[in-house]
This record gives sequence, structure tokens and C-alpha cells, in this order.
Amino acid sequence: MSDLEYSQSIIEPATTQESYTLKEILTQPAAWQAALQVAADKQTTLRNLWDAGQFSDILVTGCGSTHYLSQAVAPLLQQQLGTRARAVPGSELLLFPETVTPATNNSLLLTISRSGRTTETIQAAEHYKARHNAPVVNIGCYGETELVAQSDLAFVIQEGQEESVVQTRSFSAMLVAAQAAVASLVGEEQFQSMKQLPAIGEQLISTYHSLAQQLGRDASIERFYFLGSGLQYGLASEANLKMKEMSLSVSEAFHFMEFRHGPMSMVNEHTLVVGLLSEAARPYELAVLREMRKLGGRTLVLADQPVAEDVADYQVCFNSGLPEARRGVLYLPVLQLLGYYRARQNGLNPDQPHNLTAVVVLEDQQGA
Ligand code: F1P
Repeated sequence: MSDLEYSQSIIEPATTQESYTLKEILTQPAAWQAALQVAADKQTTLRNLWDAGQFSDILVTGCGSTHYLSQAVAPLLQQQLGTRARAVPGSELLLFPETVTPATNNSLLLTISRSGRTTETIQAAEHYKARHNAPVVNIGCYGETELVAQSDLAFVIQEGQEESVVQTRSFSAMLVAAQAAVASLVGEEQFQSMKQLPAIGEQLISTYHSLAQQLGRDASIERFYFLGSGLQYGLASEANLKMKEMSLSVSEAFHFMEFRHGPMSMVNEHTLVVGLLSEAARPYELAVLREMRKLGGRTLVLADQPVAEDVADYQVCFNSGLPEARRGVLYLPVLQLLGYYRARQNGLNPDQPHNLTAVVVLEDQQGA
């Protein structure tokens, strides 16, 4: 059954014919497949660059969604490769370089951008390269761009390209490319294990599409809190951005344990607390979710293995058997669909998000 036939079979008006954002969310596993192939094609070049560089620091930069992608990739690089890594927004690297750039001159810059045309990321990379003469690796979805031209190595996932202003398929494809690139530096077995992701993604979307629809349409939910720690914080931040960009809802993202230190004051019976569960801190994260239910909130839990009834009102289980470092993308489709159906519930068209353009190109601000 094609994606179109499938989604027509379960959703009422508006159908996918009208919404390319929904179509792009539903077709993302194919873009994951392409991202794995791009990482395989670049494996040797990346290995040579990495071994030659002996880097002491890695800086990861992007804007908006790709800043949150950088926040998911930097801790992964440090955890898996043992090299200090840090995510900074393009504007901070451009406008406050002395506050973010490492003192050493032996650093690698990773730029991430769906379009490859975002002014802040382009100028930040230009200045960084001039100051540090550091190699630059780029991840994006379009080949003929300034960011690709600036880079020493580029991972371009054309299948991640999308009509939607908000990033869905592009974000997940770039995440898969980043996680696969890291896995290829760690070991062949780790790299090969990621090949099962597209099939798991298809299954996940078909199993939980209706749950995302149900929660998106549940008018008794008035605010959303996305909790993620470690490798999941950047993904929780992206899920929060999708909810804001598409549905204009009251929504925020926090590290799990930080939620108790004040933000939980906002929890009531109209609150959905969404937990992107980790392995490393699972017991601590489950305790936070239990407490939020006692405060009257409802919980949606995303994890690889099922959680106890007293933790989750709703749960999404990946059953992938993959470690966090290689399964990050599995948290995304259901949360993208949640934002999509909340937008529909709010009478909004996710294909035309309020105030947004697909790329932020800035005129010269020097004279402002
Ligand atoms: C980054 C970005 C998007 C945002 C909007 C504007 O673009 O901020 O995250 O949703 O579309 O652009 P890019 O540098 O990743 O192309």
C-alpha cells in the first residue's frame, strides 16, 4: 500500500493531497535509507580526515531546527569518540566567537543546515575557518550551496529535501547521517546495525499514527512539555519547536531533572508531559514522570522498551534493540505527527506556518 493510499485510509479531511508536510513526515524512512547510503559513500574520506586531524575539539553549529540537531549530535560525538564537542547556534559563533571557540587550533567545525543558505551559519563558518584554519564538515540536503562549497567534506542527503517550511524528513535524515558517520568511526558492526532503522521507522509510523492523531485532536490538552536528557535533549527541543512552529501551542522543552526545579509549577490536568526516555538515566526519568501524573498531568512516554502502567498514560515503544547512540531518529515521527494534528485541531495549516520562511537570509546588518 503506498503512503498516499495508507494515509487516505485512516485520516479524514484534510488529506495528504493537501498537505505535503504530512506526506514528508510519512515518507521519512526512505530518506533515512538514503542518509545511510551517503554515510557509507563518505566513510573512507571521513576516516582519513578524522585520523589526520587528531582533533582536540569539535564545534557543531546550525540555526533553529539544525541548532537543536547540533545539540543532539555534539554529546554523541563526545560520548562515542571521546573528543570534547560542543553545540552553539550560528549567531553565537558569529557574534561572540571568543565566548565559544576553543583556545586550541586543533578543532573541527561541523555545520548543519537543511538549505545550506542560512546567513548566520555561512558567516559563522567563514569567520571560523579564517581564524582557525580548521577543517569543516557539512551535513545538509542541497548540494550546490555556500556551506557545501566552504566544507572539506559534505554529507548531502537529497532525499531529505522537502516543500515544507518546517523541518521533518530533512531533520531526521540529517540526524541519521550524523549518527551513521559517528558509528562508521566507532566500528563497522555499529555502522551496519543502523541499516534496520528504515524498516523500524515504517512500522513505528503505521503503529502509532492514530495515537498521534488522537492526542493532537484532544482539546482537553492545552500545554505540552517535552523532556529529554543526554542525547535526547536536542530531540526534545526539536519536538518542542515542531509543536510551536506548526500549532502555535504553549510548549517548552526541558532536561528531565530540571523540570522539577520550577517548570513543574505549570503542570495541571490540561498538561501533556512527553518523555523521551534514555537508557542511562531511566529510573530517574521514570520517577519524574510518575510525579507529574500525581500532579494531575498526563504522560506520553517514548522508549525502546515498555514502561510500567503507573508511569505512562500513553506510550510509544521502538523495540529496536539499538543503543541510544544509533536510534535517536525513532523519537521523531510520532512527535512530528503530534505537532501536525495539533495544528489541524487549532484550525491551522502546517504547510503555511505563521511568520516563518524556509530559509532565513539576512541583509547586511553591520549598518543597522
Ligand atoms: C534553519 C531554519 C529552520 C526553521 C525555518 C528557518 O534552516 O531555522 O530550522 O524551521 O525553516 O530556517 P537551515 O539552516 O537548516 O536550512
